[in-house]
Amino acid sequence: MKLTRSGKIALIFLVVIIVAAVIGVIVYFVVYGKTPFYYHISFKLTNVDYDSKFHKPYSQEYIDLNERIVSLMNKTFQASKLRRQYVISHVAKVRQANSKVIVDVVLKFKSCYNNNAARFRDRTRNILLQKLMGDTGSLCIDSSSFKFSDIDMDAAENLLNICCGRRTKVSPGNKIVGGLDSVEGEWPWQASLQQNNIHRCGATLINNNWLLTAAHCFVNAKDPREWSVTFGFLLSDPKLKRSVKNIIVHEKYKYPSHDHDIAIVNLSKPVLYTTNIRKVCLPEANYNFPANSDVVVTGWGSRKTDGTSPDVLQKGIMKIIDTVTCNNKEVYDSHIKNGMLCAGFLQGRVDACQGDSGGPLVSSDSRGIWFLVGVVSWGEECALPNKPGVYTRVTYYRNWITSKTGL
Ligand code: 4AZ
Repeated sequence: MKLTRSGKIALIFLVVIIVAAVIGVIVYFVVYGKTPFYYHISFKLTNVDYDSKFHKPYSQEYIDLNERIVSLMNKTFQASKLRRQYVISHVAKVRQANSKVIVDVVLKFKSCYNNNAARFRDRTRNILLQKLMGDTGSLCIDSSSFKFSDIDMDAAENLLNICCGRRTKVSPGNKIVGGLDSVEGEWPWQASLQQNNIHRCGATLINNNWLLTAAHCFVNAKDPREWSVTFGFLLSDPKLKRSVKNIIVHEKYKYPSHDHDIAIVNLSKPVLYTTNIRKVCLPEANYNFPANSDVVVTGWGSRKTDGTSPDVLQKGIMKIIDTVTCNNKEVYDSHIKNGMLCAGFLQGRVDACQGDSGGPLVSSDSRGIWFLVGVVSWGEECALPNKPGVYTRVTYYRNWITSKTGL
């Protein structure tokens, strides 16, 4: 067959249109076509004895049990037809059932089956049921206790991120004074406490409803209606904002004394955890963070005394200074009480500063789980030699925190 010139042009035009349409469809499915599906399942383990440590998400008992269950879920789906759709699973809760336990697990999938959710749900449920009735390795599962339900995305992400003290991202090396830029997700418990929408202090998320901060942030400003809290590592681009329902200042705090410089903020509505908004772990009252431990202070405070404030959350890597040294005449001359601790360097260089107040001083354990050591409180100017930052000692106020929040 011989094509005329205009016929050839029309054919080329048609081929180009078909190729463009195919590319468009592929791009659409790669970019938009995958919908996340979340399920909430629960089942009873008949060979795991209940232990109160399962209430603490940082306990080794919880971490080990989570790992065994996640590994069972990974094996189940990686050996199934949904291996490419399965994303992650996580134990959201361990409940007591007589002397044994029931676990609540959240599962996440990504699939192109947008318009066939019911079929995807049935396939997932069947794969799980078959596995739980068969070989479940070292875990003995009562398959008659198996429950399976849908869960909406925000509630599921909240449960997937319920663990404390876990970061999503880490940036290399060491503006706080002498600090470095953080990246999104590096300090997911950091919040900005704002008075009439202006950043005043830092604060730390300790649960969906509560933040810990410094009492001195509220001197002459105790009305919760003036205050709000934002989350996100850029001050100019908050990812979430909440108003404040209640402010609890320590009963014994009396300005201008620095004693008992601690306060709790109750949010008007709970935050749902995400990969970038998570709580820190609170240490037990009897835990001791030894002198010379590595700690990190974070905040949007000024980079030098009376300096400007950054937009990117800053981190300052430093060490705990022992109280005897910090109480030396040339340092703070016996002003460091039991409810305080010093951190930084006697040479100066790295320090919290104005606007960092109320924010977190944290330390990671050997597993990379972050605990709240201190609350930025006071210091003589910023980063001066022999004048390190002084922090409210969280372990000293641990029982006070429980008495106010139940945590
Ligand atoms: C302040 O004014 C402040 N160098 C906070 C921390 C320090 C000094 C001052 C510690 O909020």
